Amino acid sequence: MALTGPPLVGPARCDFESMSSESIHYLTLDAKPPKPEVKVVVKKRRDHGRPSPARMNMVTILPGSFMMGSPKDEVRRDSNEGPRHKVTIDYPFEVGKFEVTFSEWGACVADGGCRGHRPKDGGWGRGNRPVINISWQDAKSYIKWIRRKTGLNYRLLSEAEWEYVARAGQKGPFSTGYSIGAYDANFNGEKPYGDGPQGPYIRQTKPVGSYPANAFGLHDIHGNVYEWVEDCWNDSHTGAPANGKPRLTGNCKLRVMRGGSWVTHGYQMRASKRLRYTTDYRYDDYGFRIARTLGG
Ligand SMILES: [Ca+2]
Repeated sequence: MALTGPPLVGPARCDFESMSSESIHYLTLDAKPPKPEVKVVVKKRRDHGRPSPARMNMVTILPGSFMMGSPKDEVRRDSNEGPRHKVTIDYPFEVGKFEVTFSEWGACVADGGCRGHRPKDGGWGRGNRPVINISWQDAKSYIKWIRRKTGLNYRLLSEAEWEYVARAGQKGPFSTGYSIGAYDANFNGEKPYGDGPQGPYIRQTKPVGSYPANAFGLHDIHGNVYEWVEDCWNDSHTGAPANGKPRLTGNCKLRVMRGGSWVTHGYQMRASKRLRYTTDYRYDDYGFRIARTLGG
């Protein structure tokens, strides 16, 4: 799987210069690399026998700082990606290793949650493909269900957290550096970015984890499906929190999505690229992933 641009680097952790990049990698991603999943104990309920999220794929993200937003000379930059500013996240948190799948969504619906919403799959299949046709309100209903189911404080990512884990310590617009190509992520591979190689446009989602993880251990942050985050829409980063928290002022009838999708061009997957839509709007490339503040 050819990566272009500068080589991947370990997560930016100014507190860890004395450690090798490999040890930082493992510390950041998982306690033990061969078994990255974190077991979650789920209380037995009357619905015994139904699918349940007894084993979540979550990745631990350590505190750190990064520059949020794009520099003014970034190709295809939008003005709403500025001003570029430093964000410091001083708490560890967990992020879903993958986008939430149809199987996971189905478990929620089967358990009486998720508003009973049974989204169409585009004819591509369900199972381990990312759930699509999900509005922000739908995503929040899943969060509500999984919190109740596990007793853990799952939530959506903030915009800042999303961008932090999308950059994964890398310089440039992507976790792959300054370019992204058809074999790095699921998007319109005929329209790569930078020096990324062209490839086929497959015109549908792919099962989560079909492409390499980034340096933080997360799959499909770029592409596959857009990912709703918590924040209300604002036309710029002026006044945005610098501590990783979601921005809950501004136009809260619109919420933010990040990351591009199976249908977008490469430039739309840039870590700084922002999209927004009304909270009830569903589309065939809208999905999400979950997060949780550790100790919260
Ligand atoms: Ca994605």
